[in-house]
Parts: sequence; C-alpha cells; structure tokens
Amino acid sequence: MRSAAELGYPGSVNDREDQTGGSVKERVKTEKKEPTLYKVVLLNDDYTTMEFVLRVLEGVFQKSPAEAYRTMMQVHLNGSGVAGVYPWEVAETKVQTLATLAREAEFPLRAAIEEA
Ligand code: TYC
Repeated sequence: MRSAAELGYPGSVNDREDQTGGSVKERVKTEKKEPTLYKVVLLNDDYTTMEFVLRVLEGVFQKSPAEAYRTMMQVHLNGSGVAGVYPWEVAETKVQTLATLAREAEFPLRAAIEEA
C-alpha cells in the first residue's frame, strides 16, 4: 500500500531517513497554493456623477464601456460592486489612484479592499 505522501495527497507527510539515520519529515508540497487576491469594492454615494464613475472604471480598472456601465449600475443600485480583483499592491495602488482622482474632482467616491 502506497502512503498518502507517495500518492501525493495534499499536506501529507513523507517520512524519510537522512544520512545520519535520523528521521526527517518532509511536508509534501502538493497542496494547491491559494493565490492571495483582493477585491477592490467600489462604494455608492449620492454625489459622484455616473459619468465620473464610468471614467474611473474605464481608466483605472481597464473596463470596457459596457462592463464599466454594468459595474457602475450594480454599485448605484445595490450599494457596492467589485471593480476588480488584484494582488495586494495592485489593489492598493488602484484605490489610491481612485482616491486622488476623486479628491481632485471633489467627489466623495470611495473604494474598499476585501480578501477575494
Ligand atoms: N449614486 C450616484 C448617482 O446617482 C452614482 C454612483 C455610482 C456613485 C457608483 C458612486 O460608486 C458609485 N449620481
């Protein structure tokens, strides 16, 4: 019977001997590594214009006009919506860029970061 480790089950332990006769336990790295991704969640407010939100979704989040419209309406009608999913530093940069553009345009538009 082959061991769980030989069969490559995620997280199983491979029991081996090293040259000194000691037992070395190797954690078999077959577990699927979860990519650490974060959602940038766009938040609704009563003052930011729909046109400005579309501009941000297209310019910062690289959405097509149709996808930007869909996301903007999702936020407008439901209070929040996912603008994109990114590694941490990219998510942070997008939110910072959005904050800068919103401040310059004097809109209260905000976005949050959530674990994906
Ligand atoms: N609710 C805004 C309006 O009616 C539009 C809007 C949509 C604002 C999405 C923010 O993230 C937002 N002008």
